[in-house]
Amino acid sequence: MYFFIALNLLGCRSKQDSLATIIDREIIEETIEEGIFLTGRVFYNDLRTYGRFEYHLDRDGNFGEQCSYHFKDCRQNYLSATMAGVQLLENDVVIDETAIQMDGSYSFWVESPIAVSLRFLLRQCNDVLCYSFQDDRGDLYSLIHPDASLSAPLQLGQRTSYDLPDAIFQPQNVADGESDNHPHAINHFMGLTEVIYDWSIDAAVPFDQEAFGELVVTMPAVIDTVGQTRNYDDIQMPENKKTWVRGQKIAHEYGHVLQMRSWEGQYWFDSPRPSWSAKSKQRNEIAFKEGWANFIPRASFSNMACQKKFDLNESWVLVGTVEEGHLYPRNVTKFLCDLYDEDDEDDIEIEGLGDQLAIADLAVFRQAMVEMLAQSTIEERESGLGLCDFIDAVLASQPDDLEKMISTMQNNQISCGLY
Ligand SMILES: [Ca+2]
Ligand SMILES: [Ca+2]
Ligand SMILES: [Ca+2]
Repeated sequence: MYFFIALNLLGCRSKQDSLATIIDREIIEETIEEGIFLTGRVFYNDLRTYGRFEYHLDRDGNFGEQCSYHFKDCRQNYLSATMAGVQLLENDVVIDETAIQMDGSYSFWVESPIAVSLRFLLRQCNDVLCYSFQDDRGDLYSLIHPDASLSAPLQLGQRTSYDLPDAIFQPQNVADGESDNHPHAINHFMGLTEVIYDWSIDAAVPFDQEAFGELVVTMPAVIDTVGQTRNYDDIQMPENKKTWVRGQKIAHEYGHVLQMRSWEGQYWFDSPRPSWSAKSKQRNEIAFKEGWANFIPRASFSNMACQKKFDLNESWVLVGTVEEGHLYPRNVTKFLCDLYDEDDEDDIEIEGLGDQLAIADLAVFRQAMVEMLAQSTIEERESGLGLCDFIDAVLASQPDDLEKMISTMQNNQISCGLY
């Protein structure tokens, strides 16, 4: 039940809506005649450069904003820990569990006077989706409320309601802005939450929990110091010892998870880990896979975006010839952005009327991903599917858009033999 409240809060777009739910909570509190009501709020220090910050509220109830450690040396930006988990424990035993709402709040109701502790954890699992963050020993990232700890639990019973002081998801001996795995992990967790929200809730793209299970992010990565997506349920993130996480990497890695979860759980082609660069020519399937992954943060993160500077060919120069344009991750990302965005930019230096398409629905992108696999033979899959197959799949469902598609392809130096 709590999960759906959290979703409603995420879905609301005005401060009035979230205030209304706070008022509702007061009414609920009054109507409970017996038992004890326990409430509180959880925030985290968000110092990312890239994210969808407005999916969180600050401590005054205003929509969250960017406060970049990298660009502005920002050290404190407390935003609501939306969708993180909270467990209520009696002794060592979990007796209830809920999700943190968009305003950072959580609430529990208990029947009788007991001593409780509270644990906040980087895990969100419900009927629709399931993902978590663990350290390199396999332990879930979690922190205990300092006023309701295991060694010094909070004794309930003298009153009918308790409102605990705000908690910050940061170990008590760690200063704001100090590099540490707990605050870093929750910054990544929130980036992942924002992207998963856009795909699996806003666009209703299946997370496919039944087929593929929980997505576990491990940080620090146990395989190397760079990190990668090892499988549809396994993302490895590098440790950041000196500075702060910028924010886009987790969304990029989730792009790989999305692709594998759309492709029956695999890439199909033999995938030794390539070293690649967005501006140099790649194998067809690598250009598509990495260009697609770079599209994911651009589609979700408000201050990264497909629009503005990225929409202009003069600021993001295209690479390769028209015949080979789809073999460059840069062009692939730029093209997917043009397909998705509503900004129509025409490069007058090259043929065509410019970015003529605006498929603003991520579900269409997912469907094309599913279809391009369905339309291929095993041999084609093993030799590597790419952007041209993706374009064929989009056109199969909207053939009337051929001219606009060609114009959008021209604007990104990609022909795929269609012109
Ligand atoms: Ca467009
Ligand atoms: Ca555009
Ligand atoms: Ca043009």
